[in-house]
Amino acid sequence: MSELVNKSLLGTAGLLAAAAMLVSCQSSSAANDQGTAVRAQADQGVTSRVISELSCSEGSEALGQDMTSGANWSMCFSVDIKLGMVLENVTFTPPNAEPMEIIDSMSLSQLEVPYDDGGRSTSDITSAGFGGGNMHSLTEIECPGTLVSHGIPTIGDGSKYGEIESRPVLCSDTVDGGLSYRSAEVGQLLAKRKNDWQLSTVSKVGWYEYLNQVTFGADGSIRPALGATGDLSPVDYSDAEHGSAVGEGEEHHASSHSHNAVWKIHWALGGTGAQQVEQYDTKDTNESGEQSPIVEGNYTKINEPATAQWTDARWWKVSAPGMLNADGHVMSYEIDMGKTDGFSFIDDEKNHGADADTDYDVAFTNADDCHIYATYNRGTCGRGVLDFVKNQSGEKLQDVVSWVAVGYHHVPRDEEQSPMEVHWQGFTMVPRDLTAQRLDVPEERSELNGRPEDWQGQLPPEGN
Ligand SMILES: [Cu+2]
Repeated sequence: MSELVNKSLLGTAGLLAAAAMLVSCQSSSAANDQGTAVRAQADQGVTSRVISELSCSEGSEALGQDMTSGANWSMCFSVDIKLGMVLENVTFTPPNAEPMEIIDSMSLSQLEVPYDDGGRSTSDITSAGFGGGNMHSLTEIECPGTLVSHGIPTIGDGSKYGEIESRPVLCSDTVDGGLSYRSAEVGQLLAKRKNDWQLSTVSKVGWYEYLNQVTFGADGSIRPALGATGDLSPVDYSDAEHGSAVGEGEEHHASSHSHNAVWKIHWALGGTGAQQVEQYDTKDTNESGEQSPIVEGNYTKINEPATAQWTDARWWKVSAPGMLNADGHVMSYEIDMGKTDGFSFIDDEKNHGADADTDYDVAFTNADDCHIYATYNRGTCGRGVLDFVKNQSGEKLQDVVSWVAVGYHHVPRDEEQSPMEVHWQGFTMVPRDLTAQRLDVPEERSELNGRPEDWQGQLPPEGN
């Protein structure tokens, strides 16, 4: 498989993969000793320039990747004992533009796994943790790209006992991202493929193994995702009402369960405290024009910390009202929920009652260092997201953190023994008006921005 991927990248993407750079900010551990990590000298174009301006804290690694669009992604990578992979100072540089910090920090903030027979529920981030010994070393099989070593404590968080051991825990991989565009006009074909940059780690919690992955697109998109593999839990077998027969006949029913994940994204777009959040909805007016129903699209401002629920055609945008693109439009990122199985955390229902609005899909709060976990949070700021929202009620929402909840209800199948095929859940953040045109406008289309000036009312030819 890795060969296939690599072959498909022999074009531009393959060359750009060589430009991926990793610069260690670690002072103590010589992370080079695995021999697999790349430590390129900082003299390779955009990546080196952006990385040199990143101030990654001690114990974190500066990573960068030039993309097929000519844009660049750079950021600081570190591993938290509980949260696992943490990405900070996530910076995007469009072609021929200055670097823009998009995200201050991002990570998972909880993963709850409740079993449908009622017998067991775990909160894997706060109880087990994705870092430390639970974060496994990777090989070339899991990672056809570049293995990156990072200092991981051998005991606990390393503050009291044990030592820091440099292990290859991060996979940095550029893969073919499919077709970026195709447009055939007046006999001329414009088409281009794109690459994706994937950062991933693997954490083992019980019988499950989780792939914690963030994909950075050549188009400026950011796609966090959680993949689950390993094995079905041998502890959690029940009956036909609460599970599926996975062995011969009708004897062994592996219990259905949910993987309830919340990602925390602290935005940096436009600078700390400079953001605004809006929710987009469409409204069917029940009126029709000559050929189609008339649909109204509206933005509603979310002025104070709040929770929100997804519905068809609804999405949110985090914008920086002080920053305009060359078209004079406010720069923003859009949060799109993928297919998600909605959920309420058990801990939230216990503490806020079953009738409360506990099953949010996204929540927005102002950044607070005490807000770490979506549930089982400690400190005076609250036990979880619902408390954070409640305690900040009436505050102006401006230093925006989005808590994105994506659930996956898992009904076991015969095919999941054994090991289990990876199943994925995640969401997407897409730039909206970050730049005035696409990042890599082909020369032939450089003037096309708005309704074409030479358009004189022609309709597309029949059969087009
Ligand atoms: Cu599962």
